[in-house]
Amino acid sequence: MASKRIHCASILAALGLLLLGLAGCELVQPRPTADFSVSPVIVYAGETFELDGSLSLGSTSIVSYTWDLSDGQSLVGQQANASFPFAGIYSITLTIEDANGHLDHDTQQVVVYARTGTVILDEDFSDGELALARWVLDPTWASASDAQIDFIRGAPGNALYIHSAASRWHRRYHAIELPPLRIGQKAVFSCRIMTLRNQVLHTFLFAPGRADLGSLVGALPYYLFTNERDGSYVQVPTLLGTDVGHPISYEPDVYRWHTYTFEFGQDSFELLIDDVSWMEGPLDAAFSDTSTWIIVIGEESLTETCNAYFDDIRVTIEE
Ligand SMILES: [Ca+2]
Repeated sequence: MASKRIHCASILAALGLLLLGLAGCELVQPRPTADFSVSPVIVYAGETFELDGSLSLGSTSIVSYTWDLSDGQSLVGQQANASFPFAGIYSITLTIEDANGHLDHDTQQVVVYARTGTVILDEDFSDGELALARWVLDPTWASASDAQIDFIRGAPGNALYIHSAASRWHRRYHAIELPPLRIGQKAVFSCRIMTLRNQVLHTFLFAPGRADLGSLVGALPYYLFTNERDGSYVQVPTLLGTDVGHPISYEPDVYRWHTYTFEFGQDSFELLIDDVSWMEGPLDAAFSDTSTWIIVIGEESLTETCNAYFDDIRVTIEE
């Protein structure tokens, strides 16, 4: 019996130590852990979405929820409604604070898409000479007097006329911001071009996307007409910036408008002329990035001349 009593006393002592130990643990406050959800999962520019911080741990003692959006917006509350006016890729940081003044942060990236049908650019040169400033002249080898805005009776109205000489090239460019493309969406670039006459060594191009005016690295495929070689080409820059020409058997009529359309999906492109498909192919990964693209029109040859009108340059998000 005596040994059993001693045994019980030992167990009681051990239990006491354990309780003391548990009591000691309670002195260490658990730190809060920030976490949140965004709904709906697909967020569109200009549309409200909900931020919900209730996934954060330690929520019973959390006294404040602060939301910092990378476009400068700041919101408070466990739940908050937000919207981004423009498509793009943003970050959202939730900061929580508990009753003991402990902080924690969680940052998540949110991709904001443009609704299908969004018009990114619609250039009809209706404001006349002002458009010449918008379509910036590349000063390399060019003369500013090689372009003007002409009024053409009927539907075209004002159009940009480029008539360069053979001793220089003349190209103009305009930068746009393209939104990220949701699965199934494509960016559609189009331009109406009318060439006046096939001169000796005549050329024009419509290039929907250059990442850098001075380099073809990361550039999108573009359309080139030149009668110095085989006529119409789809030019596809490689990842190293080498320009590979793919001749197509298309001959643009002179004194007639033709519409050149490039459709870019996330990994493929298609060229249509007057709504007829002429070429399609794969695209390098650069296009899915949200970034600035430079649209280039005119020509890039020191030996040929451009003698063409450009009008109705449009960029839309379709699917
Ligand atoms: Ca026009």
